[in-house]
Amino acid sequence: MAKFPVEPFRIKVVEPIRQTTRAEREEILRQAGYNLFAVQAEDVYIDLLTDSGTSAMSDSQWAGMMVGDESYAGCRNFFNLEEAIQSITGFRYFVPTHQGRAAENVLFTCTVEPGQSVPSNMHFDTTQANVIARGGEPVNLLAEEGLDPTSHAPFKGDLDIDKLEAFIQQVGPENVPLGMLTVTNNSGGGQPVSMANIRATGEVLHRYGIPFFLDACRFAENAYFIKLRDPAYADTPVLDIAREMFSYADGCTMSAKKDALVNIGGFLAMNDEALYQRACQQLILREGFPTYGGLAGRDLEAVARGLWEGLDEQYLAYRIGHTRYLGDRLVEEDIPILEPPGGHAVYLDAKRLLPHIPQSQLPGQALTCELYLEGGIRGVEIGSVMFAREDPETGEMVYPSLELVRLAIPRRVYTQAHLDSVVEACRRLYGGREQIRGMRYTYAPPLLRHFTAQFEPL
Ligand code: P70
Repeated sequence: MAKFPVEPFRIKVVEPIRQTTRAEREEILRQAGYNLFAVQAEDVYIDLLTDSGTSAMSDSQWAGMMVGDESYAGCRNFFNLEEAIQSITGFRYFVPTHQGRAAENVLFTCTVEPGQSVPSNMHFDTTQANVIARGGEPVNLLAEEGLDPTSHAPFKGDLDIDKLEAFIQQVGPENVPLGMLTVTNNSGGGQPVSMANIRATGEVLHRYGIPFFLDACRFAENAYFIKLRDPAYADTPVLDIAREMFSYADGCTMSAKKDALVNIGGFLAMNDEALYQRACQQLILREGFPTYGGLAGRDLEAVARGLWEGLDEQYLAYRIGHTRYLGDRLVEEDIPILEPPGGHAVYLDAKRLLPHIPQSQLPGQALTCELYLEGGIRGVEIGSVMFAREDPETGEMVYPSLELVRLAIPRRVYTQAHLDSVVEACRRLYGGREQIRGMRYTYAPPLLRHFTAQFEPL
């Protein structure tokens, strides 16, 4: 039997949730245009839409909110955050932002010119869209085994180093303003990137004079996986592993809504002073003065404290074990997931679960809807709806290799019984899988389609 880790905390505040009837959910889903983003949260029983901004904050973080200094310039919480960021990442400069995508926008506005390419192991939705919005081309160079949902390789988030070098030579380093790694790799199953791969990515990029940035929102989970899976780091404190990860990069974008355990917040950090000055200009234009950057002083304090809490090894053992439990239970029921389970989420493999639905008929979206109908559970499609793109030359749709439904687990929020009820709903759904039909769009916006598209069942 799958093992469930004991929570290293107890519960002080509770929030009621409500189960609906299947008939109610059918009507709710129809009215939402079969897009779970359009469903009211109160109509969701277990909300696994995202691990972003959905954490339960600690008593220390809430206490920190009360010592928020709401001065426009130079508030004390900025300096607490600066201390945490400099100590953990080692980067010299940072600007706070209201969330991760704002950091991406500032970074790409300062660096990417139309026609240039930004390689990564795999871009997530907003990074991809922010590169495209600058007229750039996001390029995914994930190593082959990351695309095989059945491979049990330890570091399936690794980038293919040979492909990176070949790519730089092909387009010319002057057309690559920066390279990135997403840790952990969200679009590819929440899989970690190895230390060797982070180091090698930095070496290749730097050999061509290209800056290297981490998309670091799940850096602590990635660091913990390195401790678990790379024997060389078995006895290294996670904090030191994280510091080494950052040491190979020139900066990072961070959505603090993930591993920093807050409901809002993010930052952009870097070593390059000239870039920092340009980032400040962009920040003042879009987010706010550089000592608050679109956040209240209290939010900065919650991020500062959350960064440290997210690195606590007892917490990380629970966190990774909690996600692992859900994955192991699903595997026990023979339900196809991307293996091994990721750090922040378990991903159902829609291609293997619904082999009778071609990608053009959006099997991931169909599965997402079915899971809601079955158990009031909200996951998110990470497949053709999120990532299929029209080939600019042929005009044909190019579908992603992975067609997934992500069950993202909010931090410190759900119990083992909640996860068991998710498994139960998946089991019932799996029993009736042959009856599940595909879907088609009734509305599809050009950028970041998944958030607002509308569908109907075929
Ligand atoms: C998620 C959310 C955000 C994200 C990320 C990586 C690797 C940057 C960002 C942007 C987005 C989402 C997706 C589906 C449903 C709800 C929300 N990821 N880089 O859940 O950060 O959101 O703070 O602007 O994963 O994975 P931000």
